[in-house]
Amino acid sequence: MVREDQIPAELPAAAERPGAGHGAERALRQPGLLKDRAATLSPHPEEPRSGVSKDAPARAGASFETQALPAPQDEGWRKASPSRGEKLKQAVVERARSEGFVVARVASADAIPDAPQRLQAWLDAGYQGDMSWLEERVAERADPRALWGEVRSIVMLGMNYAAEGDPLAILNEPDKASISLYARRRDYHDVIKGKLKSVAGLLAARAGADVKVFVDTAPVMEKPLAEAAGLGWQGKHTVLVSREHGSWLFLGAIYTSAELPPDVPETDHCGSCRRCLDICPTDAFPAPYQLDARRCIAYLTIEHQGHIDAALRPGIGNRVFGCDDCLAVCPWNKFAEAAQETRLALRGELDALPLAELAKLDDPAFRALFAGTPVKRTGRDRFIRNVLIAIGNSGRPELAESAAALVGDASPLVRAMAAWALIRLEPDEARRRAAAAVATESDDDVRREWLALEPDIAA
Ligand code: B12
Ligand code: SF4
Ligand code: SF4
Repeated sequence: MVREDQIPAELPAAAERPGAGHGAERALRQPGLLKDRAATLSPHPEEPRSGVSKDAPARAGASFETQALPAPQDEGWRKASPSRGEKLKQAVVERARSEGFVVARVASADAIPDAPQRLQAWLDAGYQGDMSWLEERVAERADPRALWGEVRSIVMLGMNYAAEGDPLAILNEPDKASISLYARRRDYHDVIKGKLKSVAGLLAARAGADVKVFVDTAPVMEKPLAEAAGLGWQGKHTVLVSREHGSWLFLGAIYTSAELPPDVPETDHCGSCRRCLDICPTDAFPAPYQLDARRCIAYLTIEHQGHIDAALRPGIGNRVFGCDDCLAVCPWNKFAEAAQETRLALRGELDALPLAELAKLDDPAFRALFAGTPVKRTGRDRFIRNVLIAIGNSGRPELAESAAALVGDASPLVRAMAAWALIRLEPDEARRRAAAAVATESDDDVRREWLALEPDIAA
């Protein structure tokens, strides 16, 4: 999800690229992967005012957008031949489809004029928590032209990761672990980056243009750019929602010096719906369209490196890595089809893992179990911190043993949550252990967990 630390992958200009040419052209003639789903579109269940049928003619045809282009919109576009630009875009779209993207559309480099002010307001409110990397290179993040002066057009692409079944069903099994849908599979960064390079390679070869590809790897605001390109709109949960594919889309971006005709931006179709806001277990939305990441379970369980605030722990439930609640309840998901991309196939062995088994993982076992998935990024200690919070929330006294086994763990993050979970599940047993634990504990945060139960033993 968040891989700011990586170096952006870049492709050199066409002339320098080996292997571009006829081989690349052949891939464009592969058959399409997507069915025509225009007939399945119907008015939004929650919001007749903003129903799909009203707008459907603009989207008629295959769900993969290849419709005729709007009239030229700026001087830059006028410089290029419309037919050449359209053909180039068509080729890019077809290559994207053959690489498994369900949508690829174009925004101009100046398409998100509100972004600087909105990003700054979000940062000023402190919503980024300890993701301090979001405070760096703010100008480049909010304006693509500040990141790369030569960028003229941005191709935004979406890859579907929807699954069959109800992703929230696991929340009814409190002794099992809920791992977010995006993370129970190969890391999408690894999969998408290669595919973006393939699409960008074609663009570079055909246009003689420079390209840069991004998937969470640089200061790029992917959601506003995707909205500007018309892939969807930022819903009240702030994630991009597509009328065709719902909320389960990974995003990727190709910046290019080529001038491509821009697509029409998408408009907001949330209407009066507020399902995503109401379901949030930790009340992370101070207002519609604004997320306080410090309260979001995705941030707490994946990004946050320290102890998790005691007041937020109960809301985490059994979500040990990420959270899908606000995405899963969106009514626009009813149009989504299960993902087809085999390289992103769900790993069945990561479904409904027993918390008791996860609590036993040492570092090598953690790495082995989650190799190649996004989960490995947290490292064993933070992951076990999350597992212990889930154990503490389980209401299952038989899991107290798993917590007790970790009160002496080498990691203070783990010791603290082992104490918390034990106190929740077996307070009498915790009381018996508290004095000895406090006497030998060197970490103030861990001591605080024990002292919450027995303040008198502080002396
Ligand atoms: C930082 C980050 C996080 C943070 C912060 C999330 C956030 N909402 O910003 C945390 C760790 C919490 C997070 C969680 C998740 N993430 Co994340 N994350 C990112 C990252 C790296 C940057 C996002 C960013 O710039 N945030 C900063 C804020 C300022 O941006 P913003 O949300 O767009 O804020 C806008 C609104 O506030 C809006 N706004 C303000 N006021 C108003 C008023 C109105 C009326 C309107 C219309 C708008 C509006 O303006 C702001 C600027 O556009 C992107 C990748 C990327 N480089 O873009 C992935 C990304 C957004 N994450 C993604 C995913 C999948 C997730 C999770 C679903 C993972 C999970 N299951 O656990 C959750 C979703 C939680 C949620 N509800 O957002 C995907 C989303 C794909 C999509 N379809 O949109 C992305 C795009 C990664 C990718 N390449 O696919 N993520
Ligand atoms: S991902 Fe979960 S915790 Fe985060 S905003 Fe959505 S529902 Fe709330
Ligand atoms: S669930 Fe949220 S994002 Fe989806 S339509 Fe309702 S308000 Fe919009």
